[in-house]
Amino acid sequence: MPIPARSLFDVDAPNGFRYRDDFITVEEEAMLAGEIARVEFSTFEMRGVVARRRVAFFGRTYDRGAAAAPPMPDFLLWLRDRVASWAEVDGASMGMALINEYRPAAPVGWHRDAPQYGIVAGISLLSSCQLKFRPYVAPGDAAQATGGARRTATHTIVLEPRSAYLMTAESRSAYEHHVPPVAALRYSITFRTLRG
Ligand SMILES: O=C(O)CCC(=O)C(=O)O
Repeated sequence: MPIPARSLFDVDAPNGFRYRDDFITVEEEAMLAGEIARVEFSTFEMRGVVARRRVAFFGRTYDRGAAAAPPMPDFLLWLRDRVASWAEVDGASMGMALINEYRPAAPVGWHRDAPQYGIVAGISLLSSCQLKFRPYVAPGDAAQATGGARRTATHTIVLEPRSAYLMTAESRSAYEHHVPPVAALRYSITFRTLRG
């Protein structure tokens, strides 16, 4: 399917972040949502707190050294290859897939992705959300950097259903990101390249 070339220049985002609307069709979204409805999701702890979103890992889990995840299912392979082609990497190099299920009011807190992964690609299904960025500050330095004030987002991007993004370079390493509580059920399918 030809991928529309819209939008890259409309988005005010950190360097290395790329966004495309209509990355998949309505029919593809429905097919993926049907498959995801049969996926077994688990809860997930982020910094010791059980997250409100649920997750399903394939290929690798999020934690280095954790138990192996099931292989990537066939229904994700064409999507992995499409997003890998946009990122100009080999499909097989995207060895990890994570499907996030956000029920209404579920967020993902501020974080920078795990260091064992390189490029992060995400495809959004069913409803829109915001994706916020702020410069990354190491945990011990955060209070000192702001004098204790709460650090706010420097960039906010709306992720539409059926859109895709790539997080590379500074958007991946010099910023952290966060999805505020969503208004309606949303799935994101994320793929990551493996480092080393
Ligand atoms: O739902 C999204 O698009 C963001 C997901 C995310 O931040 C993550 O999987 O680490």
